[in-house]
Amino acid sequence: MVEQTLVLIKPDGLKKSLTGNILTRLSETKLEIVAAKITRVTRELAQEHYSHMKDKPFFEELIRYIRGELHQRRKVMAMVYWGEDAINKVRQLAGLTNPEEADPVSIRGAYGRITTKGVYENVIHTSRDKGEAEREIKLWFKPEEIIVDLYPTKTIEVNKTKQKVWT
Ligand code: 3AN
Repeated sequence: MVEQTLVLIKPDGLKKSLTGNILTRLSETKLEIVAAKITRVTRELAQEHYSHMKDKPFFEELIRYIRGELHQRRKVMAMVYWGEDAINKVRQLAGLTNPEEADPVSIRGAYGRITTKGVYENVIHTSRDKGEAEREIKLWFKPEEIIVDLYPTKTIEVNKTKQKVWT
């Protein structure tokens, strides 16, 4: 089934100069990149992205981590990968959430670590399933930033200019 998935290269991945390595690994999937940008992560975006983790004791550290406060890199690289079985293919290459349990040749196994405060710095984020992919892609990207039509949109008027938004 043709699917789409959100991939984030997190601030530790950027700081460790892993962008090239990660993109090379992901190109093994033969999936297409249909959106890509370097972006700052506001507190609101971080909290929304990790809303399912808000009761965890490490939530605040997680927000600081994704916002780049732990790595002096206040940005992430966000991408949408698209193609047959995209979610599973990318998650397989990424490896398990816990970098110590991840297959050592996976991206997280090779490059991730656990901080002394107990946060998993696992270099990349990838969507877990179709529902999560939809929620996350709509959160990180506007419709016109993606070169294929993934989800329904509507056109609204803001200050007399027309804008496409997710329905
Ligand atoms: P994934 O990113 O593999 O989908 P989630 O959504 O369960 O994993 O976790 C979100 C992020 O929270 C992880 N990428 C990791 O940075 C952090 N995290 C998850 N579980 C733990 C844990 N038990 N201890 C510390 N950090 C964690």
